[in-house]
Amino acid sequence: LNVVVMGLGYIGLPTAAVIARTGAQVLGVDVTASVVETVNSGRVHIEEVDLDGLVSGVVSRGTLRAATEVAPADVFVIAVPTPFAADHQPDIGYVLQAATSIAAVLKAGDTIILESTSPVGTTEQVRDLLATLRPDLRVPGRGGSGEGADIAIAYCPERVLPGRILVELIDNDRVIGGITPRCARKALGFYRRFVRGACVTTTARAAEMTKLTENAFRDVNIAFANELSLVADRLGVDVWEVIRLANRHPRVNILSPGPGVGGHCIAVDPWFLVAAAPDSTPLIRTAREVNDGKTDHVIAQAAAMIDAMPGASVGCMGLAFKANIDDFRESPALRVASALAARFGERVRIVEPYADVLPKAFDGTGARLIDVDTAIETCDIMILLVDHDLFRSIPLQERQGKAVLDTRGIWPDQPPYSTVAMRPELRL
Ligand code: SAJ
Repeated sequence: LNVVVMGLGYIGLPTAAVIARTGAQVLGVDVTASVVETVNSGRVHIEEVDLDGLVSGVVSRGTLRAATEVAPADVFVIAVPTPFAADHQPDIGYVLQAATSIAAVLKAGDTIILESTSPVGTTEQVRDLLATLRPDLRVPGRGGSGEGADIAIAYCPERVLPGRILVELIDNDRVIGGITPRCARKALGFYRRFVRGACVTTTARAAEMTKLTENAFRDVNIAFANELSLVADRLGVDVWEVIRLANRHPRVNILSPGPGVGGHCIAVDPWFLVAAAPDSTPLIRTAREVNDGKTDHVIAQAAAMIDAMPGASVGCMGLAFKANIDDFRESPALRVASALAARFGERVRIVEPYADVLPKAFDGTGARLIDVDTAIETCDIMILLVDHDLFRSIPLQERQGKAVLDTRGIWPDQPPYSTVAMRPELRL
């Protein structure tokens, strides 16, 4: 079996490597030449548990190679980004570009599977584009062609959690949406090669909406926790204790408040639903706003703390969008730390075990990167932004005498620091 994976990012590369491990011949295609070079030398350009060993293995066995140009194959998997524009409208340009290059090498019998998170209807748009570019091939489910199609087209969203990608690629259930039932069955046969979880078939549109629903569900639930944290702050109650206690109820399961929601999925995908049905999504939109607003609240809280201690040095602990990963995309921690650096300049130090240099957002601010031990020794104020294991290991004794803002609730023994008492304007 020859497989092409379009896009060698956080999803495409692990997917390509896992397929290559089954013995299939896999070509990973990426527009970035340096990524292609890195993969062909058996190395990886992203940090993900066990990925380096897997990629070096399949590259040295010759089942995975990378290129900037697509080649003929039996199955094409599209795993390119679907960002949104400034007005929150989804941009499927990369998907359509990938489909255009696939069209050039497509032949009867091939299967095309879209994995990128996409607005409902995108798979049909891919089908329509292929029909236009390749009038010689009969596309599925269009113009009365029924099931008598030459190619199969399906949507099968990835659902893996960064940090657990290689495990979840295999163990998670998959939702496989075909343009027609026959397309879904064709794609099912492909996933069965490497997925241990259940593979459930449906329509392409239902599969597209399912993916968006999963991430919107999580966003709404995190928004609930973040809203509770604002209320608890105002009432002088420890939100973490309240959530722990409420979660003892058999049907309550509240998620964790934090400095906001980051990453390229949960902070993005709900907007695809809002864009599709603006009048029917007040809850999903508000959840997005609550989670983004939580970041502004943390910035205000931290700034009040720093203002109250003139000359004190500030340690911002963490920049990643969540614990124990090197991914800073849409990171609320990065937003908080860079806003503080812009305002307080060289008083601000950053601790981030997953960064060798500070990201561009800190250019010209005077902030600098230090290690965790130096922060413990030299910072008077500690703003905990990411629940990295490294930070969990700092005992109360090493936090003694510091002003601490723990936005993740990883230090339950930390006496609360009330900025609200100090600055009444921070009240809701
Ligand atoms: N977060 C909280 N409180 C929580 C849980 C998360 O503040 O209780 C924050 C995190 O710190 C982070 C953000 O939310 O900033 C998102 O983190 P996450 O771990 O919830 O999710 P992602 O973005 O790493 O991965 C999600 C997953 N989706 C769901 O759990 C429904 C993953 O399964 C998807 O494959 C992935 O999005 C994706 O690619 O869509």
